[in-house]
Amino acid sequence: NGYRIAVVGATGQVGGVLLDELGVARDDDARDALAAVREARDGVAPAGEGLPISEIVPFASARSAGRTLRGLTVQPLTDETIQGFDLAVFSAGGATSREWAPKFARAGAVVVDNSSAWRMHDDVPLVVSEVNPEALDEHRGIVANPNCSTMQLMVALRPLQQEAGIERLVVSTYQAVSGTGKVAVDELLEESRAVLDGTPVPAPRSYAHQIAFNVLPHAGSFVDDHTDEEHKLINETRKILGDQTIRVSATCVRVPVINGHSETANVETREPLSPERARELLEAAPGVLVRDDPAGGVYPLAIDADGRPEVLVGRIRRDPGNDRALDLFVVGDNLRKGAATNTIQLAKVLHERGLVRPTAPDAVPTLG
Ligand code: A2P
Ligand code: 11C
Repeated sequence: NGYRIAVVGATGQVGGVLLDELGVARDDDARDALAAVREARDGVAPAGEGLPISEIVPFASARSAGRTLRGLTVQPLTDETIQGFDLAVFSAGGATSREWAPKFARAGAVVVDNSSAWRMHDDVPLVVSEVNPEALDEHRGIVANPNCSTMQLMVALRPLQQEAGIERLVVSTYQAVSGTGKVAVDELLEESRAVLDGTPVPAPRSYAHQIAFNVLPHAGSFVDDHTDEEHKLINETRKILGDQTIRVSATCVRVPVINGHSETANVETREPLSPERARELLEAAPGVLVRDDPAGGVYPLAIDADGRPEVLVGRIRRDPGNDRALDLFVVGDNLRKGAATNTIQLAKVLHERGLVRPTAPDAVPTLG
């Protein structure tokens, strides 16, 4: 007895971590495909521990159907194969989610979707497990998982918002290449090797420019004078924190780091908040590890966040130009808390709140 769970996009990079977080052991092929993605560290339990599971079924594109993945047979998405699930977790891109998330929901599953397709839909809760779990109560079969750079920031900001409110945020990100996908990880390594060997650097494929030994003020795609990644940070932040009046300025930058997004946040609160009190709040906050002893060389690092479910916060200090603002440095594993870990944590919260149940087909959200 337990849930029958579909993992859609199981052959992908986030899909592999979804399987990890559901407790499906890696085999040698998985280790190879996820070479850049750490296995959960010793002592870190999979996020899905405690979730009753009867069966896990991996789905991917028709190209992968029939393949064996960690001992499970990959299924294609068809009207027949999607029947009979309690939960479906998706990380197969926006187009797949737009089409198949409502189909799974109408077939009786609760979908937790990691793409951007449903996040801003009025009838779809956008949820970070420690931040706004109560939003899940209103679900109608589809729940959205936030973008990675938004996710980690919310974990750090919620305790400060609850204490003092947030008026304005100025955020700069330093995003790892794993956020783009495995091809970008391979590309960073190939380019780096070429630079070190003094051979010609291959033409860029994942980005507009060489990423090795470089910094690109361009994460995502430009939609106007901002990228979609910057728009996501602005819009998702307001929806998750439940305050449309928060003013957000975002600059999203890609850096030659394999895994783990870093961010600076200048946080202007509505009420006064001291760095000491902020540190105290963050030390008590769920999902946060405070790493803040700059004199001792202790601050959040991408290589320390890699493989961890928590968000690392440090460099907590007063903005010298604004006595109502604090500066923070926030680092998270974009494939774990930023994607797969939160997805499975949401599945667990849905279970704990008794929310894993079919939705009437005509109540399932649709896209216009
Ligand atoms: P496949 O491996 O068969 O292409 P990533 O995020 O690493 O790029 O992975 C994307 C995931 O989404 C993969 O599991 C991929 O499967 C899956 N996928 C891509 N397109 C589709 C589709 N049209 N239908 C179902 N799954 C898809
Ligand atoms: C990146 N945040 O690092 C992106 C990847 O909307 O889920 C995830 C995009 C998304 O490039």
